[in-house]
Amino acid sequence: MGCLWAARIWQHAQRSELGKRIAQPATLLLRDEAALARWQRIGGVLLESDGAETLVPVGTSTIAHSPGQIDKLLLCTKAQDALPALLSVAPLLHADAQVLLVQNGIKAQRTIAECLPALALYCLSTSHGAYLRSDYSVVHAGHGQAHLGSLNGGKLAAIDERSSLLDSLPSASMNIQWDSDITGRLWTKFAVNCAINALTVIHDCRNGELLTLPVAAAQLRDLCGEIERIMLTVAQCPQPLNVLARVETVLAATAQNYSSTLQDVHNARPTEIAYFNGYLSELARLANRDCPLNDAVLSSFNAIAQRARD
Ligand code: KPL
Repeated sequence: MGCLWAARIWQHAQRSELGKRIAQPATLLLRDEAALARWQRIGGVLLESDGAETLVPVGTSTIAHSPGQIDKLLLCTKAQDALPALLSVAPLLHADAQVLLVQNGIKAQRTIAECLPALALYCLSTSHGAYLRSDYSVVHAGHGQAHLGSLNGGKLAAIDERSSLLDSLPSASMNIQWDSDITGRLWTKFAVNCAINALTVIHDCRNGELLTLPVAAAQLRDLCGEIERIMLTVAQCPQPLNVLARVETVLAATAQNYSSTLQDVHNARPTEIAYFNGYLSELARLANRDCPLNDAVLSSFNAIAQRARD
């Protein structure tokens, strides 16, 4: 996602007034020297979209190379890496910097809002599909939508603030719309991820097969009921949530896809499941509710993920 957004922001800036004024409109902040060395062999993000390949020469830096003050930060990490990544760049943030969180789930966003309350925080919730073919070679596979909203500025973030933020982003190519209830949207997406992601690993299947494999479909239906009951205890979550209906819509739209969690397990990468079903268990405990189906899903998932790593 980081490569996709950096390339799209760079392309957008080149086409707008901004690009004419700023030498380097988008800088990809890399983890370390090894990542920088790999980057130098390529010299840009290779973006594949609609069958065409473009080398987009976005800038790069590591924190050690003092990239300068940051006015706008798009934080594209897995949920569990978001807070440490943000803390590592915090000294570089301008006093009025805008930080856009692109994580799945809702736990990372809540934790960051609690730990860094003075920051202007926004969330970008997206359904774009992207994957890396190799280092810095990204395929924009599914053109979806993105919703942007303020996390701690309340529902009424000033109109000029919204439009300047939307103008600075590739709102057309990434189909970005402002959402004045981004928190509600994140809770809804969280419920959907709790229902789908772990089950696709347990049944080792494409998203759509959760509707067609009889055992998976029955498990999905029961799990959605349990998620719905826990979500009722969360005041910020839109009610009624109709988890099963939402999940069925997402599964139909992404039937041929492998969930991000199944891709992580197949590639022996860390997953975000602790931020999906793990967080759901925490919410249930906080509300003094049991969630036996979710707990069973978590323990089957953990056993499979462990075997995949061994
Ligand atoms: O967000 C997703 C993911 O894979 O993480 C879903 C909604 C399950 C679509 O694949």
